[in-house]
Amino acid sequence: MRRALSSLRSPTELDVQHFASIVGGANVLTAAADLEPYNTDWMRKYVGNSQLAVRPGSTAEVSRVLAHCHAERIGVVPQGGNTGLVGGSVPVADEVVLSLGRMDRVLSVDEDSGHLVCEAGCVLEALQEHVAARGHTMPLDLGAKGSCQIGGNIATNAGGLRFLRYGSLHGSVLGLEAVLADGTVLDGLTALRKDNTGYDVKQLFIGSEGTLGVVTACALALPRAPASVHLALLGADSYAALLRTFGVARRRLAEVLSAAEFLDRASLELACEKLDGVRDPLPDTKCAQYMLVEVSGSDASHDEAKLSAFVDEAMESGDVVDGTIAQDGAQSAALWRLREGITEALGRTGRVYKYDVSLPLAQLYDLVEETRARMAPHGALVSGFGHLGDGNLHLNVCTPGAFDADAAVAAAIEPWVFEYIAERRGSISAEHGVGVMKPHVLHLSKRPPVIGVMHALKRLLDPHGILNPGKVLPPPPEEERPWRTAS
Ligand code: FAD
Ligand code: 2HG
Ligand code: ZN
Repeated sequence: MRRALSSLRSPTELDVQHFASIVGGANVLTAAADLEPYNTDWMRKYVGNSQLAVRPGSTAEVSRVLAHCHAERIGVVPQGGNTGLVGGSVPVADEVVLSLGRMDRVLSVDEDSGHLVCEAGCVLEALQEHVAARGHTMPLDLGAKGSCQIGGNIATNAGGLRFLRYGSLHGSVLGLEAVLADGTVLDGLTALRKDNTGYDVKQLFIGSEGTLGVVTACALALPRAPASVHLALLGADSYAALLRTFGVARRRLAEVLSAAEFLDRASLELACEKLDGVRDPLPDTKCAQYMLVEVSGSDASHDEAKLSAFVDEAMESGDVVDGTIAQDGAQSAALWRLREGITEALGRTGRVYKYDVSLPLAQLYDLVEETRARMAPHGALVSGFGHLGDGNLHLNVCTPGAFDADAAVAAAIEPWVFEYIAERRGSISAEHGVGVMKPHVLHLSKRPPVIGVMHALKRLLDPHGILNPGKVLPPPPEEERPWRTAS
C-alpha cells in the first residue's frame, strides 16, 4: 500500500524568527540578492526559488533547525560549496537552504595513526594545506577543491583524481556525525580502522546527496604524503593505443602508479582556447588522445626510473607518438591545470550537456564517437575526458546559447545516451551523483527492488520527505509528491 505523503509548506516570517533565535539573525539570509548564489548551481543550469538560507555554526544548531523543519513540514536543501554538477545543491522550489560553510573547524589531526577529524564545512583545499603541513595528504582531490566542502564530497561520494590510488570515500571515511531529518544526532565520530559491530550505518550517508541526513563532521583516513611525485603527459593517435598504454602503465608502474587520466583533442583545444595561460604541451604532434600518468612513492630515483622506463617502452611500441615528463613542480602544475580546467573551459562555451559515465574500459570512447556522429548535424562540440584508471568517462556536449534554447540538441542526446549506457550495464552516474538531473533514469542503473529499498530507507530516516525533496529518488506519482512546485 502506498504511503500518503503530506505536502511541504513554505517558510513564513515566524519560521525566519525561529531560525534567527537558533543561529543568530546575521546567519539567516532573506534578501533576494543574498540568496541568488544559494539558488543557482555552479553551471547556472538549475535555479531554485528559496526565500531563506540558514547558516548554522554547530551540530546542535543544525539539529534544532532540522527538528523545526521536520515538525513544520518545511523542505530543506543541505548545501556545501555548491559545486555539484547534477543540480542537487539548489532547491527545486522554495525549500530552506541549509548552508554548512560556517562549520569549518579542523578538530584534530592524528599524525601517528593518520587521520583527520573535522567539521563538514571545511573546504577541501584548506584541509589539503592543513594536513600537508603535517606530512600527510587528503585521500581525494578534484578540480573544485578551492570551493567544495568535505561534507559535500562525502554527500556526493566524490571520486576525482586520486581515486585510483586511495579508492572511494566509502573506505576513507572512518567515522561520521550526521543529523537526521527530525534533528536526531548520530554520533559516529570514531576513527577506528576496524569496527564490525553490525550494520555500518555511516555508509548510508556517503553518496546520499543530502536526502537521508546532514553530514556535520567526519573522521577521514589520511595517507602519508608521498616523498616523490612525477608526472608525464603522453599523446597517442587512437583510444585503442591509449588503452594499450594504460595496460603497460599498470604492469610497469604497478605500486607507484597514482593517477591515470585522459583527455581527447577536443578537450585539450578547448582548455587551451578558454583558459588563461594554458598551452598545448605537445604542440608539434596534435594527437587524438592524451593521457596523464602520475607516479608517487617513497624513493624519488626509483620512481623516476620506473616512469622513464615506462615512457620508453610505450614510445618504442609506437602506441605513444609524443610525450613529456614534467621536470619540476611548475610543469606538473601546468599539466594538471590543463586536465582540471576542462570543466571551467566547457562552462565558457555556452550550454553544456554533461554525462558522467561508467562503462567497460574497452568501450569507453565509443560513446564519444557515437555522440559526435549524432551531434554533427547540430554543429555541437563533443568533448571526452575523464578518469581512465577508473573506467569513468566525462562526456560533454556544448552548444552556444542558453539552456532550453535548442530542444533538438537535447532530444538527440536524451534518452538515447542513458539507454546506450544501460544496454552495456554501465552507470548513468559514475561519480557526480543523481541530483535533480537523473532521478527519472535511475532505473536504468538500479533494478526495481534496489530502488524499493532506497525508498524504504528514505521513509525510515526522513518520514516527511523534508530533506532535499525532488533529488536522487524517482519522483513519486503526482498525488504523492511531497514538495510543492514554485508557481
Ligand atoms: P554541493 O554542491 O553543495 O552539494 C552536492 C550535494 O551534496 C547536494 O545534493 C547537497 O544537498 C549535498 N550536500 C552538501 N553538503 C552536505 C552535507 N554537509 N550534508 C549532507 N548533504 C550535503 N566530482 C567528482 O566526483 N570528481 C571530480 O573530479 C569532480 N570535479 C569537479 C570539478 C569541478 C570544476 C566542479 C565544479 C565539480 C566537480 N565535481 C567532481 C563535482 C562534485 O560533486 C563536487 O565538486 C563536490 O563533491 C561537491 O561538494 P560541494 O561541497 O560543492 O557540495
Ligand atoms: C572532472 O573529472 C570532473 O574534471 C568534472 O568530474 C567533469 O566537467 C565534467 O564533466
Ligand atoms: Zn571527474
